[in-house]
Amino acid sequence: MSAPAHGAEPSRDGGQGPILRPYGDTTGDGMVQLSFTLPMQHSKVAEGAAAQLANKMGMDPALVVHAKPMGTGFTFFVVYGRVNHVVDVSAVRVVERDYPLLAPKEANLAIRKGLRRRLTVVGACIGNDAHTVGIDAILNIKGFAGEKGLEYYRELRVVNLGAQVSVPGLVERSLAEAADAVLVSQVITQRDAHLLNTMEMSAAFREAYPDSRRPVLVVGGPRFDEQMAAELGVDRVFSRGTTPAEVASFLVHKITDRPTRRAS
Ligand code: B12
Repeated sequence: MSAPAHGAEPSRDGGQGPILRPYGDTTGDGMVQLSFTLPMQHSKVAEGAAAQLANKMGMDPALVVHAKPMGTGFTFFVVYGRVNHVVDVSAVRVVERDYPLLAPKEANLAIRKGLRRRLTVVGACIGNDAHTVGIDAILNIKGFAGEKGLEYYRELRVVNLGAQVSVPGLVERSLAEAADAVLVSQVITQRDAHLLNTMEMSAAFREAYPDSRRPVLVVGGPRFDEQMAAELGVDRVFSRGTTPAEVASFLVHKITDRPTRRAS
């Protein structure tokens, strides 16, 4: 039997992965750091309240290592302490990339061969959301993390509608541009706005298009759960750290696999 990784025990349920404990000062000591704000003026009692909350969350001992007043009536805390919970790696579920990662040249070639025309991408931040940096990182030529954005790809035609686009406005523009793919960004998550807006958007596209002609719908933003695509009615969800090549490769995979979509 191979030796478990540092801080790991073999899975007790016979699964593939090891059981892990967090690492703080020494291997497998279970130490974690947690930050939060309480609606209390900073005081000894406020620090005790922070420790109590951390205790209730399973940290024992819980040490308040940082407390900073945040305006009147609020305090920000960092608490450091031990948890007894373990992670079963074999039970972790994530969305893995299930298509090849293409360089821009390869993506261009695949579109030329598979579609025999340029692929049109319409992008926007919908609802009240004015956080355009994320969608721009994917679409603009300047790109993200050393990769050029979709505008750089010769076979992609990018229409970036910017911030605060209404759902009816997005559908209308998508129809006018004969979009193959619609890329939507949602950064604000207050009151689940990102989820509600996305569901409103996907429902509107289903209403406006017959199934066979609907553009590929992609949503992205830092606080999305990538496993929610079906629930949100979209073809793919991308989260924090997404790079343009991952998105371009997904579009190529999805769209050139069904080249007759827009034959008319
Ligand atoms: C810059 C910024 C702003 C700028 C936005 C400027 C602009 N043109 O975008 C300004 C000052 C306007 C702003 C305003 C506000 N902001 Co602000 N803002 C930020 C900040 C600091 C950075 C966001 C950012 O640019 N990230 C960098 C990009 C590259 O990362 P990203 O968005 O995650 O994008 C990546 C992925 O998520 C993914 N992705 C994103 N979109 C898409 C789309 C697709 C299709 C795909 C494939 C991938 C993808 O790819 C990108 C690259 O990897 C964040 C805090 C933070 N540190 O994140 C707060 C933050 C997002 N803002 C916040 C808030 C509350 C606001 C305001 C409501 C504040 C106020 N009271 O007025 C307003 C709302 C304005 C509005 N109507 O939307 C909160 C949101 C909280 C929440 N839970 O919803 C945050 C988290 C700050 C905080 N901790 O409170 N903000």
